[in-house]
Amino acid sequence: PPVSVFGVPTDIGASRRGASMGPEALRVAGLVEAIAARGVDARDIGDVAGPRNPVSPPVDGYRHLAEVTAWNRAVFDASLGELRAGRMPIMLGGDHCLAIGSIAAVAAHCRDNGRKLRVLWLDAHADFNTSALTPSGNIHGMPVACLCGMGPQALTTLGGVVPAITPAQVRQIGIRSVDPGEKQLVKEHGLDIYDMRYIDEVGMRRTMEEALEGVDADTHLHVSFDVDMLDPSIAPGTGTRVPGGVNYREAQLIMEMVADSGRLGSLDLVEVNPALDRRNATAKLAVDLVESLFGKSTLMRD
Ligand code: DIR
Ligand code: MN
Ligand code: MN
Ligand code: MN
Repeated sequence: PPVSVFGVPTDIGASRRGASMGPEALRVAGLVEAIAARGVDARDIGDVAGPRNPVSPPVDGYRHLAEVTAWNRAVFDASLGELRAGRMPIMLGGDHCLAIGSIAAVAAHCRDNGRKLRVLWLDAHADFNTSALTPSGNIHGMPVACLCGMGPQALTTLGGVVPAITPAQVRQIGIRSVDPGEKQLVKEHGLDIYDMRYIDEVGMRRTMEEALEGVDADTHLHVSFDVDMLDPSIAPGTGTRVPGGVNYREAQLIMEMVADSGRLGSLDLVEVNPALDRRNATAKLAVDLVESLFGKSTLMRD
């Protein structure tokens, strides 16, 4: 389908500033042109708007809840609008709290059209914290929990139906940093996590085969890509780096196998922080990976 790229220039869900510059960094790295070069009708529809970052401390376990809600409403509306127009939304973050809005929209669209939804969550973190468990109050550590119905009402009800998704629809890849309370919650809810040890032991090919199992012609595949999944040696431009991440070839294989599935329906590209980057290397790498996501490979394969 045709693609609509939109930017969400905010770092409202993080405590480190700078992810607000992510959309421009990705544009400067040539994201839209790279997708268009794959023969896809790709349009940049600009940025959505929202409140400034007040840089406040957490209140009742949430930092900037009102502002996070406002930004996510804007993301929800933009994403759903593109989906209803028959276009594939690509959201350029911004921090990962914005996936609450984008995935709530995709879930609503799938419900309306009787389609199944599978969410591939590519991240160093499980993002499954709640206000009671969070060590930081940062809502970018909570989007998966919010989408699964655990969180403040303003965020869990964004798409009308609660929960927006269930843990059974989610597969997480690249995980290597989970907080102690969060670990317990992940276990309780049976979240399907392919952590770095699993990837080390069985390899990325089998990991991806398992993560994509059951994705069929009726399935909408949403990829939520937090660039901190990547090893910090190749992706330094992000706010919460964790050593021991996914390497270049493994990341390419993830994207190539998603492309081969033919089921990609929407994408988040989040947590690119140019203030921490080396000459836009992280945005450029993200663009390389998106090319693979849209079918670029070294050789023709049938
Ligand atoms: C940590 C960090 N688990 C938190 N989370 C991050 O603050 O909740 N998520 N960085 O992307
Ligand atoms: Mn994340
Ligand atoms: Mn992360
Ligand atoms: Mn994050």
